[in-house]
Amino acid sequence: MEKLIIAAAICGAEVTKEHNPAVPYTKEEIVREAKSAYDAGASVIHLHVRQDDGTPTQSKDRFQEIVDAIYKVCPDVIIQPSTGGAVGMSDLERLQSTEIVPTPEFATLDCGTLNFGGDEIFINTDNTIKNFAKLMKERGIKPELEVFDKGMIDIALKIDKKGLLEHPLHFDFVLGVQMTATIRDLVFMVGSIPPGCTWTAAGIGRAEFELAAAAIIMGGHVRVGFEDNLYIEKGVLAKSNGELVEKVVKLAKLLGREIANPTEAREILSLAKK
Ligand code: KMH
Ligand code: ZN
Repeated sequence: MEKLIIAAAICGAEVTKEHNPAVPYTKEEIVREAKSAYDAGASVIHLHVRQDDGTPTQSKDRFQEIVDAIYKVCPDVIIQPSTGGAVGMSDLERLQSTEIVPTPEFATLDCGTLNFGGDEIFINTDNTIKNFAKLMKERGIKPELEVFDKGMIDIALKIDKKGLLEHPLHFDFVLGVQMTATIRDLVFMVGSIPPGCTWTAAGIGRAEFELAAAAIIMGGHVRVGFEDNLYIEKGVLAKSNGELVEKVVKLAKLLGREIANPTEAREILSLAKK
């Protein structure tokens, strides 16, 4: 089986230090978390950034200084900036993370609108998705297609039909926000994408490691990290993103799957480092 790519969603935009004191806000804290995940075996860092007080931001300058600082300690890691940002941000605000230098090789593309808890709605209209896809194609950025339910796979495939996506497509199944996160759900999602695509599973909350184990067995890839889950086991907060990644590495070892380094991950994902 293909080697396993582990992506670490180290920061997110919604979780806070009140949820887990290890959630990073400052440049130093975000770099510390990226390095802990990389040292543990993550080849991809899914990146959100914050102001020092924890407020999520898509500021180009903030992304630039933090990406530069991560490359200093993890020179070959794949950095995947978020273009989702936080609920309520405008499209232009969100796209700033793609304007850094060098242009990112990878970035998220959220493929639909969803309920985000309480009164929060994460808005991605058809035009937003098309515009983001077009711009990423022009800039040579590979999109990771963030799909939170099956309808979003269909939206992504509709956009693909318009010629706005390069192949092979890569999907991230984020399960446990809008859709439940059972093995049955994951099998359904995997069966709903065309042959030849690659995919990652990101289980939210307690589903994180169940879906990780299933993805390891099914030949997919795995995302873990504070953005998705704050606990290493029931009732025990994770001390770092590295600790969450280590647990996936242990699972992969038990299940006989080798871990991809960043060079191997680039090959699997058809990325070209700039
Ligand atoms: N924070 C969410 C509103 C992404 O990174 O592209 C959006 C999100 C998805 O996290
Ligand atoms: Zn994200």
